[in-house]
Amino acid sequence: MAAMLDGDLFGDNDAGVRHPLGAQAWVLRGVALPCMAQVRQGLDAVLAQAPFRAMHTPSGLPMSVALTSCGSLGWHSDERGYRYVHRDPVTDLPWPAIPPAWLALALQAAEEAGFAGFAPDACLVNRYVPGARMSLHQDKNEADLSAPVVSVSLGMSAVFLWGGHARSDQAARVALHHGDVVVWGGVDRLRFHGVMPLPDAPHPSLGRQRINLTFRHAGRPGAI
Ligand code: MD3
Ligand code: FE
Repeated sequence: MAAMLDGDLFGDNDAGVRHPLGAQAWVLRGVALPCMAQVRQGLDAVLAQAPFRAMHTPSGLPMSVALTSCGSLGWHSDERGYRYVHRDPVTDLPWPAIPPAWLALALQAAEEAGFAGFAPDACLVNRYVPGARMSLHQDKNEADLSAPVVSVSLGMSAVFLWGGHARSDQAARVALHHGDVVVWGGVDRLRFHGVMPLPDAPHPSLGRQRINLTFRHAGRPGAI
């Protein structure tokens, strides 16, 4: 039997299962597995043009998660704050396009969760190594909060923290595995969320890392 993490909301041996996390939030188990070869090719293409880079918070603290982006907008953080930018500050080139297989997966998952017509213009790619974590935060730098966020987990398993609308609200723990997709929007769009420090349990094909793709609509409402 698959191990259940202490306090985990769900078991982890349930590919194809849809778990509701909130009124407008879903965990779609294993949805990325059938297209994993194309998803991995897309990752290689994005990283060839826009490698992972270390980031610092606006207060100068190093982030344990390395990051890159694709799409017309990418994420940047430095002493001037957190923001979306049209060019990669490392290469001064536009960000790579969102790979077509990624876009198809994100649109399919959004539609399954009740968000037909999702048109992401930004995909952030996070890389966790053992011990890396993301503390509780809200994603509110996107201009259009009516669009959902779609997240795809690759590689090592992690425990996702699903909080409420106040930082102090008790957060539920949800194990996320290779191929899992999470979609949330609407009333759940501004929930606090985070990732617990990554346990060191190498993944058979991705090794000692977890990669998370998050698709967003970051620019003006309606624009791509
Ligand atoms: C819940 N990433 O990049 S998935 C992030 O696994 C981020 O790398 C995590 O949080 C990760 O901002 C969690 C993504 C996620 C993204 C936006 C959300 C979860 C969310 C917005 C509202 C509620
Ligand atoms: Fe986030």
